[in-house]
Amino acid sequence: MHTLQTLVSLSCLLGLSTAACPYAHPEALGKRQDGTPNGQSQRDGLLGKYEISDGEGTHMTSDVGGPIEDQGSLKAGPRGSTLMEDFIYRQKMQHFDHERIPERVVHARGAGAHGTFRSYGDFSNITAASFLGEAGKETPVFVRFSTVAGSKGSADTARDVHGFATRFYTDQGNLDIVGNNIPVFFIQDAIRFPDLIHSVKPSPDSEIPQAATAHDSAWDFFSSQPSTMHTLFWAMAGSGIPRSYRHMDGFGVHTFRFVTDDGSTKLIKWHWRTKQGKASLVWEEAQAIAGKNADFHRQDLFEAIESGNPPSWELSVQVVDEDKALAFGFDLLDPTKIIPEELAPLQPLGLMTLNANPANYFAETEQISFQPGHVVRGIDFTEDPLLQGRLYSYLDTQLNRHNGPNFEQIPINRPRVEIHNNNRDGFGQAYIHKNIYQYTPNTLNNGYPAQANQTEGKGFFTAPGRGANGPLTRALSPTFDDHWSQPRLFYNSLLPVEQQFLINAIRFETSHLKSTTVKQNALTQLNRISNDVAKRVADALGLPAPAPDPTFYHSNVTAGISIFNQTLPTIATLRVGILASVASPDSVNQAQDLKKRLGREKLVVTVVGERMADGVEQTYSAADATGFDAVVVAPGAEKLFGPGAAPSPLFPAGRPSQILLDGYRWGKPVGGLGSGAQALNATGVPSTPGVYADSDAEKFVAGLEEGLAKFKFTDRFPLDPEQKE
Ligand code: HDD
Repeated sequence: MHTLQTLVSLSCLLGLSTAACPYAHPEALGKRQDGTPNGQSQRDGLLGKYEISDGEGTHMTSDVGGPIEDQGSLKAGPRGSTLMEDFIYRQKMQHFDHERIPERVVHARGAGAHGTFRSYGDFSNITAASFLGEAGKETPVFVRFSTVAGSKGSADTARDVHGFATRFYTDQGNLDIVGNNIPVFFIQDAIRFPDLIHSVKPSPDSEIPQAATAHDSAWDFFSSQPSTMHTLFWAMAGSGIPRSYRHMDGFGVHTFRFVTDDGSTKLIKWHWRTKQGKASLVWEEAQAIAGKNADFHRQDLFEAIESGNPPSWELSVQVVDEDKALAFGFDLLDPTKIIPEELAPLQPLGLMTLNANPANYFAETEQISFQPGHVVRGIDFTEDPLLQGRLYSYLDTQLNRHNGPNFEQIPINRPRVEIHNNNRDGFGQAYIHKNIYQYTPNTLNNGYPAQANQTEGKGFFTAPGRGANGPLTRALSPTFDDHWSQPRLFYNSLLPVEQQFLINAIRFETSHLKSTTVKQNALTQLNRISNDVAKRVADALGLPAPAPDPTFYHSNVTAGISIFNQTLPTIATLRVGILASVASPDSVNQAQDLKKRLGREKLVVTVVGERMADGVEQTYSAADATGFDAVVVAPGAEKLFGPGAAPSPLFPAGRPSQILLDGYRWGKPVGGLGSGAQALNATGVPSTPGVYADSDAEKFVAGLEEGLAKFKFTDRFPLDPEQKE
């Protein structure tokens, strides 16, 4: 019986059995408190047959199936040497010794989730892609979000570009949009990518600093390679420190091609628009979070999905005629440029919802192997030299990570359609190919598998109109030369406070530089974008202000850039801390009553007290403002605040005041209900927008909810005198 079970198990693992496999125990999955049965069951449909249950009621087995005990090694007597014959020890230790695979050379730190994409309509007029061929058509997806520079264990809230990579398991094969949360990239030619990354990563001698660009080599590269300026500006602004993965947009960055069944093409750019609204942290807050909770973003994503609040994004494209590639004053093949929305509006295509967490981080999130080269019929590349170079790198890097060419057979990478080709063997081959005529053309297998193409078998086809010729050169096109007009367009389109934040971020980064040459070079590049920015950074660096360099100065603005000008469309899942006191008889009860009222909007509310007690969910020693999007003081807790508060051995001195003050300083809505409002005065929180005090609980809640939708009260941040309002 046991052997039979093992055989079935193995064939399930290898994906060979079509019969129901014993591992997909629905009851085991049922133990997960995710509240999203649909997303979970779809994920199980894709991966369930590869799952191993939690083993309840079984005995431990070796990797080859025999029941074993593995808590003691086999020795010649209790004090004797361990024996060579101990295969149980050898297998266990060998597997452990090989548990790690190389982390991704970039984007090592990330988190992912499963979901569904639903097409809004039939878009066969612009693309033959089947997943966009019908209104309501659903396609399973997996998304991995990431930071770029940090290693696998680095903090989520490091200032960085963020990866936004989406895999569609379509009924015509896998499509990957391997994008970022910033619509442009640092360089224009893939051959410079190793240089970019070498300059950003920690110094080769000290391996310092981790996940940061505030150092000489990064700014040496940025300032010597001005194509970096546009992406750098985005990263130094709100997109570099998003509130969560759920509160950021995504972009395919390059221009791609849509191809219809009859072969006609359009140039397109992919956009993911968050339905949660864009939101950003402020820099000091992001730094504090990095120390308090390195898992801030992955925890947010995981918990939102587990709590039944699946985040969603709308997929859109900007569509441009082929003959307009140079019509807008820049080159659509240049990945350092956006197409301003005024020139090409976003056309919505469908909605993606992430509704199921991985059951195993390594098997799913770590092993997924995205490639911009994973395209389906109806989507084609362009000649963008960054994209062209990426088509090699991602395939190559998977060999390094998976030690052989069969990584597409790993469950998370498998397409949801059958595979038929003549690729064979290699390390870890999991398929058992039954076609012994593993070559084409053949007659002995009746010519199968047959060749698919544009008209036969709905095959992938390169857009028929594409051609290439020209003298061989390593030079980039002169149409790629303007590196300064679009960073200026970006800067012009920010709110004054966002301009100030951007300048503060550049000041922070450049103040870490040791080399005066690098500082000067940075100022030269900033000055080509804006004399005002260059002067204000120079001022902080104690360097002379450069004279204007106005060739690329202009006052154009574009939409879709600012983050802080928005009101969030939903406040569900945002976090509120209610600071209460167990020493005051009714404080915790009133905090719980407030929590109930706030729960109506699906806010995640934590009641904080001096020690754990009925109704207290977190202690002051564990709590701090990084855990909350809003901080409020419950009636009766006011005695804990201000310089007059009695110190307590239960939490660090001044902690309640510090939570309230940090909340205020980081732009969050804060307040006090009833007598709790006295805490505001006691800690010196002024009565400004976003500070709520009321003794009517309903009015208090209404104000706070409005404040949460506004998310950050930016008038609390001082501006330079020369900052224009
Ligand atoms: Fe890249 C990973 C996004 C340029 C080479 N890249 C990687 C990931 C994302 C991006 C989101 C992580 C995917 C995941 O979650 O597994 N990369 C981009 C974007 C770029 C870009 C939006 C510019 C438009 N990348 C780029 C270039 C090269 C690479 C120019 C090299 C020529 N990227 C890689 C890589 C990685 C990678 C080395 C590391 C791990 C992996 O691929 O799977 O191949």
